[in-house]
Amino acid sequence: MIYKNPIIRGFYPDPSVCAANGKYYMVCSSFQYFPGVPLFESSDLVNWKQIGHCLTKRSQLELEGAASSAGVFAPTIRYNNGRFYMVTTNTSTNENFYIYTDDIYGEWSDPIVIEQGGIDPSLLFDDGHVYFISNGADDSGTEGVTQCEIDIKTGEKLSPSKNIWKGSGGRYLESPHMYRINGEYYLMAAEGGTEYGHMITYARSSSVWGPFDGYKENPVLTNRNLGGYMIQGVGHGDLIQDPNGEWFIIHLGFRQIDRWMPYHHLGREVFMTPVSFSKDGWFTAGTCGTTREEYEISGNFRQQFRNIITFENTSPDIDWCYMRNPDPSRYELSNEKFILRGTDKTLEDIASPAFIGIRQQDFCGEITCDISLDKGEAGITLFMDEQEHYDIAIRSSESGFEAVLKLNIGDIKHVQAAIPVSVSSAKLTIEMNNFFYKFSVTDGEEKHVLGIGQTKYLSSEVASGFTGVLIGLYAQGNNIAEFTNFRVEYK
Ligand code: 6LW
Repeated sequence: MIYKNPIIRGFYPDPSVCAANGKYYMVCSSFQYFPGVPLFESSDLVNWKQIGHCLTKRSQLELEGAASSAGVFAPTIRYNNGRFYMVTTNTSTNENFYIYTDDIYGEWSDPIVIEQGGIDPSLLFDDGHVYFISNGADDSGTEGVTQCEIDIKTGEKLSPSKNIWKGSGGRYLESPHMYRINGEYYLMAAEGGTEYGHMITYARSSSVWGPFDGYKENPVLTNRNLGGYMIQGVGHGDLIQDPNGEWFIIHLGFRQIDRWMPYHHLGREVFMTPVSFSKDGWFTAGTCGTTREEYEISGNFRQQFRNIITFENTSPDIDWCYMRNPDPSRYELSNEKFILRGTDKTLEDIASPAFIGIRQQDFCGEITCDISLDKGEAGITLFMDEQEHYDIAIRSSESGFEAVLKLNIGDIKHVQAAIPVSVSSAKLTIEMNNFFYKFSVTDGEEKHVLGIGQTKYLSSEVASGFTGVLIGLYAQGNNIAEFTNFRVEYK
C-alpha cells in the first residue's frame, strides 16, 4: 500500500522507535509540556495511536522554570528481555536519565541518572553488555558521539566515556543511535542542525568501540537541496524493520506553509522513509537520499488519520497536555466539558497557568468552542511560545464582557478587536489554512469577525525553538471558565 508522509502530524519531534511483542512503540520529545514524552503504538509502522506518556509524575519530570523549548529533549525507546527502557535528557535539570517499565500500558519507574553529559542519549543492548551513547564531550573533553558501558540495573558507569565518532563534518552532530546488524555495528546520527540543513549520516565498524568508517555518500538522507519542496528539515531518526523485514528510517521533518514560503508553525512531525541495504552492507535511503511525500510499504491496510477532535473522542491524559508541572485542582475534565480555574499566571509567564492544549495537526480546518466564565479572561490560544501566540478570548470589561483578539508577536502585543458580548452564549471560531487564522465570535445569532493572524508569525523561523503550535484552552484572573462543544475539524 502507499502511505503518505508525515505519518504523525503536528508537533511530535525526535521520534525513536522499537519493536516488541509483534507491535511497534514510538516516543517523541516534549520540552516544557507535561506529561512528558508521548508514547505511541502501531502494528504496521504507518498507523500510530497514542497510548500515553512515559513521564507522568513530577518525581520523573521537574519542569519548574523550564522556558519554552527547554525541558525534555530527544528520547530513545528500547526493548530488552521483557522490559522497555526510555532514555532522555531533562535540559532544565541538566540530567541524562532512563526509566523502565515491564507494562507498556502502565507506569514507568523513577529516573535513574547516568553520569555522562551531552544530549540525545541512546542505549544499545548487545550480548549482555549495555552501552549508553550521547552527543557531547567525553572524559578527555573530546566532542562528538560519546559512549560508555553501564550497569543497566543501577545506571553506574562501567567504563570511561569515550568519543567514538566525530560525524561527517556537519554542525550539531546529534541523535546517535547504534545498531548491531549482521554482526556489524552501525552508528546513525543527525547533523546540520534541526532546520533547513538537517541530515542523517552514519558510520560502520566491526567493534562497538570503533574505529567507525563513515558512509562515503553521507548524508544518507537530507532534503537540504530540495528547493521549492514542502517537506524540509529531515533528520534525527531511528532505523526499524517492518513486519516483512524491510528497513525504514522513522525521522523528523517539517512541512513549510507553501512551496516557496520557508516558514513552519506545526512543529517537527514524524516521517518514514524506506531504506535498502546493498550486498556490501552499506545502506541508502529514500529517493536518491531525499524524503518524499509518498512511499510504498507491503501489506493490505489503510492509512487513517483522525480528522475530527472533540472532548468525547480524546482523553485528557493521553491527547492533551499542560504547561510545566500543573496543579491538578485547577482542572475538572470530562467528556462533556473542561472547567479551568484561572490564577494570576498568564500565558506569558514561565509558570503553569490554567492551560490545557492539544497539538494543531494540519494546516486547514476549523476550531470551535463555547465558553462561559465568571470574571477575568478565558479563551483559545494558538500557542507557539510565551512571546508568539494568538488568543481569542472573552474577558470582563467595564460594561460586562467583551470578546477580544490578541495577537502577540515578540514585543508587539496587539489587541486587534474588542466587542461587547453577553457571556453566557459566546461561541469562538477559528478558521485556518496554510497562511492565516481567521477569528470570530458568535453571540446569540450574530457572528462577528474579530480579525486574522498570519500563520508565519507563529512559525519556528520567527519564534525559534523546537516546539509547534498547540490549540490551548486557558483561563486567567482568579476565575472559573467552562468550555463545551470543543471541536477541531481538519479539512
Ligand atoms: C534534539 C536534537 C534535535 O535533542 O533537536 O532535531 C533537539 N534534533 O537532536 C531538540 O529536539
